[in-house]
Amino acid sequence: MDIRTFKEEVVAYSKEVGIDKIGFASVDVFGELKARLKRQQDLGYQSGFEKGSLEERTEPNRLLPGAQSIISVALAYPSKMHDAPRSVKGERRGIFCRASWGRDYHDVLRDRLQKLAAFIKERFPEAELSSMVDTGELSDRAVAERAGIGFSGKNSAIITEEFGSYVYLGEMVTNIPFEPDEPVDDSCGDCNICVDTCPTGALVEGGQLNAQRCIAFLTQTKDFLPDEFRTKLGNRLYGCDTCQTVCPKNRKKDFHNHKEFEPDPEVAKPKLIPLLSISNREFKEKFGPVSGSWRGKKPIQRNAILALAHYKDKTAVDELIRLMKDDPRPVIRGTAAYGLGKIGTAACYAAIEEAQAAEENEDVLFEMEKGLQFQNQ
Ligand code: B12
Ligand code: SF4
Ligand code: SF4
Repeated sequence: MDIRTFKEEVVAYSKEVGIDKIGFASVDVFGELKARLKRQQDLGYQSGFEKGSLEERTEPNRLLPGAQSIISVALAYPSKMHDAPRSVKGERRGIFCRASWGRDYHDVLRDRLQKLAAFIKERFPEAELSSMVDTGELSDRAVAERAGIGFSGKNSAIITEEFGSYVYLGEMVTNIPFEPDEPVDDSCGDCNICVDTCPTGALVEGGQLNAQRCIAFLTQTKDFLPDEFRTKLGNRLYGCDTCQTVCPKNRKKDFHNHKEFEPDPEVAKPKLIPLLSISNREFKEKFGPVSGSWRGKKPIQRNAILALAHYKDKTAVDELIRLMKDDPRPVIRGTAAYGLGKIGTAACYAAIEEAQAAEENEDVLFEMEKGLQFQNQ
């Protein structure tokens, strides 16, 4: 079979199954990335969500013996929500990042990659294919950059000409020697807006992220949020879009190519107070289908408490007192105490003092003290 013609057929088929952009990369070792990952590891800048060893992450041959090329795919997602409900006084809302709008992108991209794999196998039965989306060893961005999907921005995202950075990435390692595409010739130039705007200074410099300071990471942790970041969270429940929304390359980029990625506004921008008493079953039903639920209910509820504290929402006081007194999870009791202190009515402080007498957990007692200290500020 003529591989060049076959590549054209694969590209044409990818459009038919709703892949917005496709590119091809060699399986050469990702040498620069390897050094980069090692450096990030040494500096303690990784998130801990990365999978695999340095070698597995940078030597595609380790993932598929006999690998000859990598097919990189991108699917665009929307940046604007139609009919977005407003967060109004008395009915404050939180927000999930755009990458968690609509159905979990892992499922959608896997579906597209499976269709592509079936097409390839049918025409090329000896093909060997190994697909991954996000949770695989490879750096989806490094592959996409090499395959010409987009360039690597100072916000560390892959930025495509057509869809900006609002694309999900996935890839398929194959033993078919597809000819590689050229990386794109674009860059941030003198722009440094994302680095300057990042609320926590997580972008140490252009292209280098300290994930431990990145709000997208922090919203996914399960323990108490370090004090320094509590006021930075705003109403974010999961993820952070700031370094993308400020990017000039994303101006007017809003694509609704896939019905699966259309957000349900009540899920993507839910009311905060009902989240505090949601049952496990309800949480699974409502938020289970979105990618932002993968860490479970606790981080979302912790973030909801901090969002209510951010708004100083007095209508949340009764619920927060209930959580502070009765919730079995120390992180939730303690964060509720901190939130009450921040909201700062006399009833809040009285409730914290009362709950202090019954509390035994050291961490929660520490948060209660912090809550009470807001009185003196
Ligand atoms: C761990 C992880 C995170 C961590 C760490 C993010 C990070 N920047 O490393 C946290 C939890 C913080 C995170 C957040 C987000 N993530 Co994330 N995450 C990943 C994951 C699983 C691994 C990333 C990784 O290995 N990072 C290590 C760094 C060092 O490598 P890299 O970013 O992959 O590759 C680039 C750098 O290495 C750089 N580089 C290489 N050598 C050198 C040398 C120099 C000198 C420089 C300057 C740069 C440089 O170039 C590479 C290509 O751009 C990938 C999926 C995957 N398997 O790849 C998704 C992934 C990167 N995330 C994604 C998304 C959408 C996000 C969020 C936008 C979600 C949100 N709205 O909250 C944020 C964005 C935050 C940000 N500014 O990066 C998408 C990115 C899509 C895109 N268009 O780029 C991915 C690819 C998932 C997917 N399959 O779609 N994420
Ligand atoms: S996702 Fe948010 S916190 Fe993370 S680098 Fe971007 S702007 Fe900063
Ligand atoms: S905001 Fe500017 S510096 Fe940051 S990624 Fe976009 S173009 Fe690059």
